[in-house]
Amino acid sequence: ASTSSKAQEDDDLEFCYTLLNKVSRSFAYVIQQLPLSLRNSVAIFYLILRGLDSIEDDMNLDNELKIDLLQHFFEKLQCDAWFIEHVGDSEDHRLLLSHFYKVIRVFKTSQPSYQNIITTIIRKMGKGMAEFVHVLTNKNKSMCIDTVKNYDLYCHYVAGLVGEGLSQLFVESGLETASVAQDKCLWNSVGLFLQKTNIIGDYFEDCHLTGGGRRWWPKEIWSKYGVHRLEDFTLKPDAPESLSCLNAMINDALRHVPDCLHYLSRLENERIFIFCAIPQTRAMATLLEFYNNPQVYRRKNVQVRKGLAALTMLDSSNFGNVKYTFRKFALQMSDKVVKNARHCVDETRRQELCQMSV
Ligand code: PS7
Ligand code: MN
Ligand code: MN
Ligand code: MN
Ligand code: MN
Ligand code: MN
Repeated sequence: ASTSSKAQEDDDLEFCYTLLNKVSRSFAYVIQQLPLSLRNSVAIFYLILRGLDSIEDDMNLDNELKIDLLQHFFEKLQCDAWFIEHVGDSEDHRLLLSHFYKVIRVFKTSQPSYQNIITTIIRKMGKGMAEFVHVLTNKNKSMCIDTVKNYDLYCHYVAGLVGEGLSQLFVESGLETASVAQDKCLWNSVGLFLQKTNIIGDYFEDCHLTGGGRRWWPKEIWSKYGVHRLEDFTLKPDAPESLSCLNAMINDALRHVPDCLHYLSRLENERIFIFCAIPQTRAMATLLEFYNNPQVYRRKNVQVRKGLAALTMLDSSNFGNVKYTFRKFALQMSDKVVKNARHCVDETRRQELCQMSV
C-alpha cells in the first residue's frame, strides 16, 4: 500500500508541475529559482490561486453561483476529493479544476503552518473577488470600477494578498526575517505593481474577448479622456486623448515602484530575491513597452521585445542590478514622455519620473 501511495504522490506532483508549465511558463521559471524548502508549496499556492482565478474569470458562469464558489473555495482545500467540471475560461483551466483533488492532495503534504497561510489568503481573496463580481457582467455593459481607491482595493484582493501570503511563507521558512511580512504597504505594492501592469496590458482581451465585460480600468481615470465607455478607446487608438489615458494608467502603476524597490531591498535570501525581482523588472519593461503605445487598444498580448525580456532575467540577481535596470527603464520612459510631449499632459509625473531616475 505504501508503494502505491508513494506512486500516487509522484503522479500528483507530476500533474501539478505539468499544469504549472502549461498555464504560466514565466511563473514556472521563477518558482524553479526558489529554495527547495519553499518550491513545492509555492507551486501549489500558485495552482490554488489559478483555480480560484479561473472561477472568477469564467464569464459563462452565473454570477450567483460564481459568488458562492469564490466564497467557499478555501473550504474545498479540506475536502480530499473535491473537483468541478466545465468551469474555467480555457482548456488548461478546466483541466486544473476538473482534477483539483490532485492539487489538494499535494497541498496536504505541505507543512501545516504553510497550509494555514495559504488557506487564510484564499479565504480573504475569494471574499474580496466576490465583492467585485458585480463589475464582471455581460448584461450591464456600463459596469466598471469607479474610483482609483476601489481599483486599488480590487488589486489588493487579487494580487496584494498574494504578496502577503508569499511574504508569510518566506518568513515561516526561516529564510527571511519577520520584517518582510510586517509592512502591508510594501508587500501590497509588489502585488499591485504586477496586477496593474497585467490589467493595462489586458485591456483589449478584457473589454472585447471571451464575452468582454471585464472593465478594471477605473472610471475616475478614463472618464477624463473623451470617451463615454471604456471600450471606445479601441475606436480611436491613436487619438492624443486615448494615449494620454493609457499613460495616466501607467503613471498610476508607477506610484508603487518606490515601495516595490523597498520591499526587494529587505530580502536577504538570494533565491527568494530572484523569484521576487524577475517579475518586477519584467513589469517595468512591460510598462516601458506600453507607454504611449496604441497597440494596447488594438490587440491582445502586446509583448515585451525578446531581448528586453531576456535582459530582465539576467539582471535580477541582486539589488544593485535591479535598481540599475529600473533606473534605465525609467529614463527610457521619460525619454518617450519628452518625445511625445504633445500626447502627455502629466508634467508633474514626468518630473517625478526623472527624479526617480537620478
Ligand atoms: C503564488 C507565485 C513576491 C511579495 C495565479 C505574484 C490573476 C498579475 O489571469 O497569469 O492571465 O490575466 O498574467 C503566483 C508578491 C494569482 C502577484 C493575479 C500567484 C508577488 C491569481 C501576481 C499568481 C505577488 C490572481 C498572474 C499577480 O498574472 O494573469 C504565485 C510578492 C496567481 C504576485 C491573479 C495575477 C498574477 C498576477 P491573467 P497572469
Ligand atoms: Mn496568464
Ligand atoms: Mn485571470
Ligand atoms: Mn481574474
Ligand atoms: Mn488579466
Ligand atoms: Mn492575461
